[in-house]
Amino acid sequence: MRTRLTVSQRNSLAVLGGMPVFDQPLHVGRPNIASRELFLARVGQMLDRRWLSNNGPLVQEFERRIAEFIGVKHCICVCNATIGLEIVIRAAGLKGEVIVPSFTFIATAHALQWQEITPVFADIDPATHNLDPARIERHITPRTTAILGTHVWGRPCPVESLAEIAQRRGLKLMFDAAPAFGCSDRGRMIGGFGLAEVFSFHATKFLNSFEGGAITTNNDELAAKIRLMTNFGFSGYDNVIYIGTNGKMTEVSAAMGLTNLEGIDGLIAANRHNYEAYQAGLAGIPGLSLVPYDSAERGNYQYVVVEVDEATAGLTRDDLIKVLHAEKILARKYFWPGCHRMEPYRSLYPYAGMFLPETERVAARVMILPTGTAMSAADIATVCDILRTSMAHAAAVRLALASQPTP
Ligand code: T4K
Repeated sequence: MRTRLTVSQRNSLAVLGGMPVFDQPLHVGRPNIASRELFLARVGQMLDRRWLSNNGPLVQEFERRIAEFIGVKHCICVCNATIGLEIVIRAAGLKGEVIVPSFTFIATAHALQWQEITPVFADIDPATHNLDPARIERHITPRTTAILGTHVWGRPCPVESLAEIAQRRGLKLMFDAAPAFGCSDRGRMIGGFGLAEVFSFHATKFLNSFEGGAITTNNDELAAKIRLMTNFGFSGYDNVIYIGTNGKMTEVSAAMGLTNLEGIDGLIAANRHNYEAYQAGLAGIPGLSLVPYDSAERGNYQYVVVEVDEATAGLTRDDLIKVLHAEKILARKYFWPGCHRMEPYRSLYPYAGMFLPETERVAARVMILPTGTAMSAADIATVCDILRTSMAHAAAVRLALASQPTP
């Protein structure tokens, strides 16, 4: 159980010499477990069956339920979204160059580079943090085979505009939907767009299967290929008809995934409730703006994303991260500094940043705050209070941080 100090118990922010407000860390990605009892019951049955992996009944049920939930023809569960992306990229025959955002988790770019396909980083729209269709075409060359967009924060990519460009320029289109399970675009669930989409059910995602992911597609031929590739290319016993890898989801993962899928409404309601609590708590703090979700769409509200405007706030995003970490509030800087500034891309494509001014600007301003079922309303109020107090003492905070030794 976490304990929180009251305002009267401490006379100052931790960066100014006070005690940290929390005695245990608050994490951004604390896993949700919709029902311990249902999960353990499934695990018990699984142990009785002695069927632990290789397309077991729980994985089959999870795939069926995901496909129904999204309204897509095929769902293939995988051991994680990174392997899922690698498989889809290979199954769809991508090669040469693929246009991707740099403002995404590193796995989007790695899944390409791992297969010696060049990720070509395109800039984002600062209003949506997603790929900006107006900045795609300048990157298309004779080697370009596809566009791979990410639905950043679960907010949909400009699917229609990207599809128009892809069709006109003869490119394939697919999506890294890792953060976007349960989200919709113009009323249609994410998972059915492009040639295929890939979700993550990593422990830190609002719907987790420990590790895991799912590939969804409406394309029969591609789905068949993906299934083969996920299981070494085996078609029945002793018959390998395709190159493949081991991308299989285990039964215990599917047990967790199914349990969380059954509880999805409660998980989303908790996230939405937290989001609204942050909205109220951060209102009026100068220089902070909460990234909005479109309430007309279905959303999972899994990320509480705050943009920091240094000129108004008097503190930078990095200052605020230090303030929060000192209080044991482990806010994160996703997706700083952008894939193009990480290896191997930084060395391979040293000038990529010239085309990514908005990526660099947004990556320097964005801060992710803890949410999920592990956060209470009182925790959120305290986080907001720390931010408000920091702004009120911006000059003292700047001074204290300036005198800290650089790590
Ligand atoms: N594409 C996109 C757009 C993605 O966002 C991701 C994953 C992928 C592809 C790849 O999906 P997978 O192959 O992972 O299925 C985390 C997650 O590891 C990663 O899955 C996620 N994106 C990314 C946005 O966040 P880190 O480096 O922040 O992880 P870590 O270990 O620092 O954990 C985050 C916080 O969660 C920490 O404060 C600790 C806490 N935590 C974590 C785990 C695993 C817990 O409290 N309990 C736990 O069990 O990447």
